[in-house]
Amino acid sequence: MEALDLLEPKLDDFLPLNGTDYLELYVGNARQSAHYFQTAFGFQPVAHAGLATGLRDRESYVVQQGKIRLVLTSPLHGNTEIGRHLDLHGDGVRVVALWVDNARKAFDETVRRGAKPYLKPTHEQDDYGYVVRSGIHTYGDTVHVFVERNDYSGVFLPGYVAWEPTYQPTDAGLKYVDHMVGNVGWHEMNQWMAFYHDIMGFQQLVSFDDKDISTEYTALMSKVMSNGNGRVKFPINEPAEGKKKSQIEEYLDFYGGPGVQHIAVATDNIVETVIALRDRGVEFLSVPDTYYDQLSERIGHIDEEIATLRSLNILADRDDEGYLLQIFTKPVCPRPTLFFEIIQRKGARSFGKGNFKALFEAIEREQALRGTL
Ligand code: TYF
Ligand code: FE
Repeated sequence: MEALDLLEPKLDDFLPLNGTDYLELYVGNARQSAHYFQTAFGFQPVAHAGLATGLRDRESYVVQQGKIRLVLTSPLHGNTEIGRHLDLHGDGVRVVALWVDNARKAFDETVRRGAKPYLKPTHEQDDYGYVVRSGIHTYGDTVHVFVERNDYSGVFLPGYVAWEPTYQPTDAGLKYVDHMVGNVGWHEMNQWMAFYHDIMGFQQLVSFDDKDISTEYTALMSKVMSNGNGRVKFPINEPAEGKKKSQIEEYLDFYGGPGVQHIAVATDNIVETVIALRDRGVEFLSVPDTYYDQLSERIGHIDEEIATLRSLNILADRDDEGYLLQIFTKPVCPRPTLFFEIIQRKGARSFGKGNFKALFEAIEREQALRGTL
């Protein structure tokens, strides 16, 4: 079977997805987080909701770059659901919102198949049209919200107003969410593969990246689920017993259970993007120089200069269809939990298996510095 072909042909897609709509992070200080994502990552200010718009319990800032939309939300007083999420998990992704044409149908189809409801279909309206949202629970305290917005022309959602500060740093060339990875608990892989298959109609991507790495490097198992049209891809990691403490176990300890581990965002010029991000203070994991001594031999001809990749610490990998370039940030919060990946695909549809050894060793060096290995 070809790498990355779906295991079974799709007959009918009961949950058609247009892509990722937004990611909502619950954070300690939404105002400062929004500033960080603007300043460091080049997101643009888009919308705001909070005291000024009549909310009493929370404040949210929406920033966007390309099609990537982040919502940063903080509670405005004690004893809120948001505050409890923060106490348990630290800053992290609460909502992975998916753009659909019919949010009621998305809710009915998934709940009928066993999804635990989070938000019943809700119609919201303002001068710019209407949005219907519904939602279901997934791993840990993470939820999927289905957003139907084909008849909406406002800045984000009803209830939000345009946020147009004078401070608008230039963007960094980030375009869309390529994939978003979940870490699940010990022996939970099958359960969550079944959830995405049976309840959301996803298929497992058969790829070289099905990995069961439990020897010398960080022990983990990872499988990739994709929706029917391939616009939404969710790799799932499960910890495995190894010589050292799995990076996934470290995540679970600090996050207080399953959750989103990394958000991979695509660029069409990773060299320029990484130069811009490094200039603005984004910190990346680094691999030893020897990685680059062996790179040409491993990957063959690529358009980029190896010396350029070496100087920026960008990783490269090849599959049957082409190659990809990728780099991983250090965690973006105090706990070693959420991080970002920057990825540029040049034909390859896989996830960088050839980099796992170097990448996981880099993560282990960070774990050792934290004393959590
Ligand atoms: O998404 C992926 O599969 C790659 C590689 O803990 C990866 O980005 C896998 C597991 C992990 C970090 C990166
Ligand atoms: Fe990734």
